[in-house]
Amino acid sequence: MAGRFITLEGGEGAGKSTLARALAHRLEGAGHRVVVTREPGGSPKAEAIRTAILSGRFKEQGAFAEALMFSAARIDHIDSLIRPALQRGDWVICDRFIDSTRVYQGVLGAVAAATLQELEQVAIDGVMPDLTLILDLDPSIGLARAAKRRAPDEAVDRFEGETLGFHQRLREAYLAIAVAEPARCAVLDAGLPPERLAEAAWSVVSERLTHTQER
Ligand code: T5A
Repeated sequence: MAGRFITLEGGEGAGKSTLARALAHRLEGAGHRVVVTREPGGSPKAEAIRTAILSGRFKEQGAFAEALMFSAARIDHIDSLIRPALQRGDWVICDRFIDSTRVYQGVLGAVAAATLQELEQVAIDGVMPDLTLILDLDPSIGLARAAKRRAPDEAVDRFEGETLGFHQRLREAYLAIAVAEPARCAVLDAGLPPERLAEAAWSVVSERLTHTQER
């Protein structure tokens, strides 16, 4: 496809949405058209599924049921937004994607890796990220950031409410993906201030992707 696909991954409050906006700004400044989106969500049907999952309604049904829900949302998101944008030659920056399913439902939810792999292939239908930036952060800092941002009357969502041990295992699982797939993934220190994190991300994007698509 003509465009480039970047995904941002990491624990809660790592700064993915903030970085997505900063990266989009840099890419637009370099003359690219950019679509910023997120998972779960990014299309009307997928946003409806997002609301249902993050309310915790499916927690009792188990991690495999949640994986199916995230995958259903992903299929609609790819069909209605991501693939058309990439075919137009746009850059797509997506806040969370397949690695979130691998880590949250796979490693933490204990859904078998082989089952998730098959589900992933069906869901993405060939739309793999060109680059995945993994924002690595001490989970106690990330959860504190997420708590600070939350409105006083807003409930903790489905996954933010898990234990610190859960979030520590998430961090380790993301780092393991980066080790297993170094050509696709790069780890960034999400403890850096936002401007310095954006600078570090831009270096990776420039080095790995922009030379292949100068305008
Ligand atoms: N999930 C998702 C699955 O289980 N399986 C899946 O397949 C998928 C796709 C999504 C949940 O769903 C799960 C994972 C998640 O638990 P969500 O609300 O989208 O839920 O959760 P997050 O993706 O974690 O989003 P957050 O908004 O909580 O975190 P971000 O986007 O990482 O952080 P951001 O940028 O909003 O920043 C948080 C706060 O920190 C500050 C910001 O100003 C903000 O106040 N901040 C920084 N402060 C200091 N230094 C920096 N570098 C900072 N960057 C941001």
